[in-house]
Amino acid sequence: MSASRRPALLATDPELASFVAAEEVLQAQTLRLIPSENYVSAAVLEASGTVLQNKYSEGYPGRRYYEGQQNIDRVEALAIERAKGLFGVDHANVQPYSGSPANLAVYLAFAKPGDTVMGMALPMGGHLTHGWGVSATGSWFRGVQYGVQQDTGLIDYDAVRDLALAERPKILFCGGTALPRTIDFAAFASIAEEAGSVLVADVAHIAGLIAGGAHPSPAGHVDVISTTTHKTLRGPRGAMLMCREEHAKAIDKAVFPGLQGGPHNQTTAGIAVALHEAAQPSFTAYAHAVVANAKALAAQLLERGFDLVSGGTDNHLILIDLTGKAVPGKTAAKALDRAGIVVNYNTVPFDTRKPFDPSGIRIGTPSLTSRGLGVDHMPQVADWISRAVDAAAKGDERALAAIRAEVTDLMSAHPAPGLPLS
Ligand code: DSN
Repeated sequence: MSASRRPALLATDPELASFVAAEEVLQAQTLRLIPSENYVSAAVLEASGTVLQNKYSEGYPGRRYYEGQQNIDRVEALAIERAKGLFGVDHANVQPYSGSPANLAVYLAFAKPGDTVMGMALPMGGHLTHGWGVSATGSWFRGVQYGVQQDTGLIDYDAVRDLALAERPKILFCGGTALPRTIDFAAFASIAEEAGSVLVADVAHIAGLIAGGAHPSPAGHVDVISTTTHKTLRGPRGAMLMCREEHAKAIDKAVFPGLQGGPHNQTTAGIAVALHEAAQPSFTAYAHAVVANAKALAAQLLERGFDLVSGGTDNHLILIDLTGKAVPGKTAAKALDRAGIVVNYNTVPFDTRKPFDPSGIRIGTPSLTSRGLGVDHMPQVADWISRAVDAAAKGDERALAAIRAEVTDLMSAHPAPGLPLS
């Protein structure tokens, strides 16, 4: 791996080039288990780094505020058509810069400051932008929050319904960032209908699983689908809003000119490529393999005495509650990092610790599946996690270094997409 793959960057700014090269090595050699991360293909990488970067394109295909859009219009129209086809929706906006701006556009389209909005609480597995207090969405709107049941770790749909009928939120969000179980979009739809709410499915984590048929689709159940493009969908960092035709104008107006200026055309191109890749049979196999790996890994972790929120997983994500272990989430995450296993520390539902030093770690299988690891590798992965958590408790740095060497060995046998020299 070397910076010589980017000769112009190396010549102009060797210091920066060395940082990128070091990141390539890190991504190649480590076992990346953060469930919201992935590897993009070489084709997506190429599409994301083009002269499309040089163009301003405020507006939408066929109605821009700048001339010279002959090619940009085709790129964006292609991305839109592919999104509509893949997710079976009437309308797609591919311009949101990322997930939080996409969700803000939803607020702008359907609510006024001070209105009541409802989503899952962040520490229960929701997202900041679903009305959580420290987010603009929780200070400019009146956020009411639902959670999961303490004994099962599952959403109690009757409790969600009771809260929605009591609060009548303008917008109801379903989806989140630490939900290991299947979301019942039909149940949310019936609640939103009764409560008179606009229903938004934030499927950022599971968009790739939906595209590959490994998670039920919200299309047909919800008013708006919000998603990032860089998680299980394996595209560049960006986002999309998809909706029924009746909401198309409101969504487009909210994204531009409501919130954003010129779209990032180079990202739109990368999204178009990722959507094309996600429509292939190989992606269907990938999405199912992500879930099979997560289920196998969860079973192996349970065998090793780990406590998993909700007892396991239906998707790509596993939330480990380390309350019964000798180390809390942050200590474990940092030890795992030293062992070459990259995770993030995370609150667990009803956590008694603070978000910056919580009880859990959050892991997932999108990245390792992109490298071709299968269910047969999951006992090894669970074993490394277990050994690293034990080593963290004992302060055994030699054990962590030994795991790191084993991880590097396995990773070198499974090159990552987009990292040709891994
Ligand atoms: N930061 C994302 C995640 O890691 O899940 C959510 O926005």
